[in-house]
Amino acid sequence: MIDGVDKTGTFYEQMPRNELESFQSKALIRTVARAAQSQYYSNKFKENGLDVNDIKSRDDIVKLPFTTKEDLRLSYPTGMLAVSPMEVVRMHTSSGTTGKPTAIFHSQEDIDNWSELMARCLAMAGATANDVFQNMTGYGLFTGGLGLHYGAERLGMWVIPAGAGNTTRQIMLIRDFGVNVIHATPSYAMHVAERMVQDGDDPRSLGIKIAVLGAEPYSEEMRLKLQDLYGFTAFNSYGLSEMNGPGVGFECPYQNGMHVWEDSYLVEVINPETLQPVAEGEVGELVLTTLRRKAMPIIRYRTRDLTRVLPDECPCSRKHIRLARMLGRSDDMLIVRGVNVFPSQIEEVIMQHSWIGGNYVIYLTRKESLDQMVVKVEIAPGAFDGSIDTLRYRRTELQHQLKDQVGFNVGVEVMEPGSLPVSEGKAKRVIDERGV
Ligand code: DLL
Repeated sequence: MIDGVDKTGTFYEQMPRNELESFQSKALIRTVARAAQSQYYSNKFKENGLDVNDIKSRDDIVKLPFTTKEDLRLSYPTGMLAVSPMEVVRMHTSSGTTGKPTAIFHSQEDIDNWSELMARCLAMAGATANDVFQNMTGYGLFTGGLGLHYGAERLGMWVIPAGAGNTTRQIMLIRDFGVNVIHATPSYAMHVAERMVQDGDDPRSLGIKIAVLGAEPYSEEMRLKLQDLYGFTAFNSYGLSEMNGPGVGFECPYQNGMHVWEDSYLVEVINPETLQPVAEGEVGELVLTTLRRKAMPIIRYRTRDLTRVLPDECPCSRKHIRLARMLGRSDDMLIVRGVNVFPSQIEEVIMQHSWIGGNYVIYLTRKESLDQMVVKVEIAPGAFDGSIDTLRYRRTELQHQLKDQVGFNVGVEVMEPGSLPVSEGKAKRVIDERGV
């Protein structure tokens, strides 16, 4: 029991809106006071002439400074630690960076709260203590492994910490132990399914009923394709190391956007240029403030992830707001011949075709000062009927659709199944060789 609440935090999950907001106000005041214990925020508040007593409710969030990844890097290793090192029980780092990573610290209470959030997510998707859960993402500094692991244990599930990779063993474990809930990146789940099809096997025969898929952007079309291949229900899971990791946003069975647990995170969506809030429901950069973290509170963290708050209440009756599927990261946006393109826009088109497999790469080069985009796709296992004419026709059709989507000519290269590099973790979808 945490704060008199059961292990999945049902009390917070069901909170009416007004109670949720008044809880947030109290939690924000506590968070700011805690943050002031760190060297970084104590200096930052002084620089900004901010008195922590000026923060009286959630509306005062706008008085607080933003925090960026660069701030985290500059305060590396422990500048943002707000408790004595004795209280730290674990640290993680954020992924995908070169040079110094950003280090995130957790107290025992932080780990308990994070586990509760993850248990809440899994329970919301319909998982129970009777289910067998295979965790197919990397363990270690990456938060996907341990984050889901602790949450699934908290729920009382039978947990198989398979980690990433070794596809043959993954399939064997799923079969031998009757796994019915999995966690993976969508690109890896696709790889496993295609391997099975290629080997004459059927992913549906695994009997998986729930898949938790996240850690990277993917389109609705990709979700539908995966659901069709496996016969499971796929739940989008969003999070980032700076905000613990997974467990920030998660879909309910209506699959209509990700509920953000607002008892733990305060949500803002801003225009990244003006830093002002966007109009209700408009796309902008997601900014998050931790409301429960003790060892390392983070205030107004600029995630760089682009999304919007969905209007209307969810039919599931939870009052926690919902975010639309991430459009991408502002730093993932490609500018090709002056046009802004998100890899997700390309994926949306590709995934509508059943003859195309789930792996693809967007390849950018420059020829005589002109940007060239080539999309490399694989034929889905078993989809080639031997006719080159059909293949040519399909390629031309795809080229036209991509041109309609982005507004300029896009080359298409069709490859044999299994020719493109596979990642066991986050997929690398763009290879940009244009130089600066
Ligand atoms: O990827 C945490 C995580 C693990 C989330 C497992 C979900 C499942 P980082 O490695 O710090 O943390 O990367 C965070 O990944 O800012 C997004 O850009 C991206 N991302 C994560 N989940 C999604 C998602 C983990 N569902 C960064 N859709 C974030 C789109 C996602 N992008």
